[in-house]
Amino acid sequence: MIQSPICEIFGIKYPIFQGGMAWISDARLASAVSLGGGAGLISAMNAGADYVRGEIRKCRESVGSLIFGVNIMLMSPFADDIAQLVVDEKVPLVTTGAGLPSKYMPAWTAAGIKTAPVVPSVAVAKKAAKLGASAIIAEGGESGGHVGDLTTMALVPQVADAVDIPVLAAGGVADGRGVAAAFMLGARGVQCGTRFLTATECNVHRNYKDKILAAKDIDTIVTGKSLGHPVRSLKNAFSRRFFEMEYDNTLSKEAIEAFGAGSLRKAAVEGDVTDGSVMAGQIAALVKDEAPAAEIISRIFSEAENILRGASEWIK
Ligand code: TUI
Repeated sequence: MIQSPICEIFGIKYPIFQGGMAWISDARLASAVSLGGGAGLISAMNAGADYVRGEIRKCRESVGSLIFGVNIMLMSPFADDIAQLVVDEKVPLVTTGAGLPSKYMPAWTAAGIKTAPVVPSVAVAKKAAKLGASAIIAEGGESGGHVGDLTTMALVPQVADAVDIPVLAAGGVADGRGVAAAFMLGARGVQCGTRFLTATECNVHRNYKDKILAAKDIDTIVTGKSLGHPVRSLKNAFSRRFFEMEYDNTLSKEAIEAFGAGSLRKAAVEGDVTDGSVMAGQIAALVKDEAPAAEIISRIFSEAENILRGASEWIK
């Protein structure tokens, strides 16, 4: 077994969080990850409190006393409502993305909620630690969805040096090698999103899963950089067109934003993987099979343990 403060703080067997993926990370996936020994996260995305409350209750019903959480996308118009909902529902864990949860932290801490903000830089990590976070998720630009500039390789050791709480590495981790590397960089756990897209319990559309299973190393693209919100997704007609539109100076920012609106739902729920946004990380090409979440987790950690145990062989 890997010994990690992340396991102790969050009461989990394996130091792994499942990424909160909009339109994808629901109660079914989150509970499968928690039952598999990690921490499952429900994505609150842009949804209102009624939807999220329903998912929280379903998840709790299936995981019992095991930890699970809600990922709050702070740009959501309902962020205030969800921030209160997690207190009311006594959700044990909250992760945040796309901003700093400064205004919510006092209430979450008072309610005994464990928190792990996702950060793209050292400066944001320091602020999150100062707010009293339980751990930091340092997310490199290899990730799918909304991404920062730095790679996981460069970001994780710098964040680990900058804060005195444990760090989870995210972005580009999908197997035991990624976990072992993350530990070597100073992380004490990982967050995986893309790897769980092909979990048996993941409700994302069949076409989305097939697109992940067929992905090659160079199949992702970052769009939205010129608009100030870069997003990594698989190359397809939608992302290529979005990219062209961004650099067409006859088009307004609003026209481009309008073109992108609803695109993730189109792919994840409707299965339109041509004209929808198939958000995924650079590690998608390493995802070659479908398996129950519990098996994905146990396989990743048995591989990581073997690698870490064998590492001393490199020293003469
Ligand atoms: O949030 C994510 N990834 C996401 S959110 C998302 S929803 C979406 N849907 C459609 C279009 C665009 C987005 C899809 N993927 N990852 C966590 C993350 N957080 N990445 C970067 C950050 C971040 C950025 C700035 C965290 C904090 C931050 O703070 C800046 C500040 O000073 O407040």
